[in-house]
Amino acid sequence: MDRENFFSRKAPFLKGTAGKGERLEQIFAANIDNVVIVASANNPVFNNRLIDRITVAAESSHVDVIIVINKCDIGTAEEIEDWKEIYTACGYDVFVTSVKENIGLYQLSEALKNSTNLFCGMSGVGKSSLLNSLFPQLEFKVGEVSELLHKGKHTTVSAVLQKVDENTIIIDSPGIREFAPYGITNEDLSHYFIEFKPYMNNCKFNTCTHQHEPGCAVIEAVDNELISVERYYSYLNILENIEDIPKY
Ligand SMILES: Nc1nc2c(ncn2[C@@H]2O[C@H](COP(=O)(O)OP(=O)(O)O)[C@@H](O)[C@H]2O)c(=O)[nH]1
Ligand SMILES: [Mg+2]
Ligand SMILES: [Zn+2]
Repeated sequence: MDRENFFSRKAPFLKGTAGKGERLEQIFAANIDNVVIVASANNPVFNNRLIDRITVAAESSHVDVIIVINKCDIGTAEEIEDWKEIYTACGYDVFVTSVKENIGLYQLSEALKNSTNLFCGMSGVGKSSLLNSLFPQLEFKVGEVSELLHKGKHTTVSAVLQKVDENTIIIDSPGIREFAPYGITNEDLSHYFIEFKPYMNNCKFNTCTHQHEPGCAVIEAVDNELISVERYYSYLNILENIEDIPKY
């Protein structure tokens, strides 16, 4: 079918080729409505840098983002609440769930209805468990966290698409270890941090990369706690690792 959109990342380096050659684009899925980013409140530890890398790729692909903080039964309530607030303030829908204690599952399933949903996140955060509880007709394989993290191989090797009703599609993807958005330049990156938008136009220089430039309205907004400092650090972290894309 024609691709209306697609979600991709930079292909990870193959064994022994780190630093050599260009990293190609690896496409996860096409024609999707939502990227559902699943993180766990604990075990594995909550990883906001990874979430932010995935939101950047989703924004650049014009795909909606849903954030799930799973395993709330083993997380710290205040921390979960803080993260929920940060992402809600950005404009994202955030669901706090526990498969174990049946929390937030119904609300999440409602948000997935009549859409094509790509689930992604680290191994062990509970993607397959969530999907199996949300849609009892699914039977994704569930792994132990220690096994998933130390085996060197993931239980899911490629993305698996399942239709759960006439208009609802679920795609479970292999656990992500590293995620670098593809094809994003230094100048573009801040456009994909959607909560920076109201401030960006007020920067003194229109080429501002919001790092150290004088008169930067983004930095001012961070100082005034209008933009989350954690999101800003993620921005800097991604910016630091963008390889120069040759200009043709
Ligand atoms: N405490 C707790 N453990 C969970 C929860 N959801 C999943 N798990 C456990 O986390 C481990 C990894 O789950 P799995 O669904 O395979 O994660 P995936 O790699 O993201 O698909 C399994 O041992 C699950 O039983 C939850 O809400 N709370
Ligand atoms: Mg899985
Ligand atoms: Zn700026």
